[in-house]
Amino acid sequence: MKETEVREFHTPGSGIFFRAERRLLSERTPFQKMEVYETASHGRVLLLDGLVQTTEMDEFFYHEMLVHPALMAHSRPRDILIIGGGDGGALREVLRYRIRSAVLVEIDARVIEVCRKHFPGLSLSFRDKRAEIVVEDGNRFIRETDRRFDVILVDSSDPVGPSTVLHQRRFYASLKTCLRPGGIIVSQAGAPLFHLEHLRKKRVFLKELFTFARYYIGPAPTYPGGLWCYAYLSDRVDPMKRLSKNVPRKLRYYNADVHRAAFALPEFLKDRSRR
Ligand code: AG3
Repeated sequence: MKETEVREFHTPGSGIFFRAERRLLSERTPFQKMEVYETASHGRVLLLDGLVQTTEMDEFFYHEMLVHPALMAHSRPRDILIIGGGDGGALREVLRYRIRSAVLVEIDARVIEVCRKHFPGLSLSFRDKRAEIVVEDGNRFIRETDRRFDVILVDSSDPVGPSTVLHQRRFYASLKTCLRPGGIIVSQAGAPLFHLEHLRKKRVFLKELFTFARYYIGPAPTYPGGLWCYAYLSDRVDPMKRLSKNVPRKLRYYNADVHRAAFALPEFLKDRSRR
């Protein structure tokens, strides 16, 4: 194949493009369209339904910021649940801790298979003995399981396509029932610049469900707007108090100062209803 340009539109008139040297895969799974490209600038790039999910070059921003704030705030994380995250990046970060188990529930088996092959830097995590991979609808899993978790991470895609339900109130209400006392949930919450209305509405129901319901932010260079938002949810654990002293070694973005800074919200994202 000759060089092609891969694009994701963020608005009808803007977006991001990559010049791809090779298309490694393009197929329709039962759930979505999946593409993998090799680029000179960003390494391998994974798209689902035309939305950039991961690039080898900048995935660490997103995966570190999705995982470490919760794992560092929890005093003794043992059993972790990841909803989505079929590329293995979030799981890789979770396994840096001395946890007992990590269950990853991904709806699309093809995402797992393809990432095993094309994204070894993320998916080597699947081989860890503490990891259990379940191919199932995450929304269904949490309704049916009687397992309980210390930390739950929701590594979903945008609130369209198979991920839609993972952004709704009912989903968070049942997620909460899968938490142990003192547990923490973090979910990716989208692009502040493009999903602001959605974020505002979500904050209202999240605050009804959890004592601590706080957004935090971090860079995500190849996602829409470049700035990404995460929701931190817990009934007991304040994310600004008592961080664990043992930050995993060799991280590229996260550290304790970054943690505190991430919870400082810019004016346009601030919670106006706060007492
Ligand atoms: N998690 C968030 C992807 C959102 C990207 N959105 C977009 N490009 N419009 C993806 C999975 C990473 N493990």
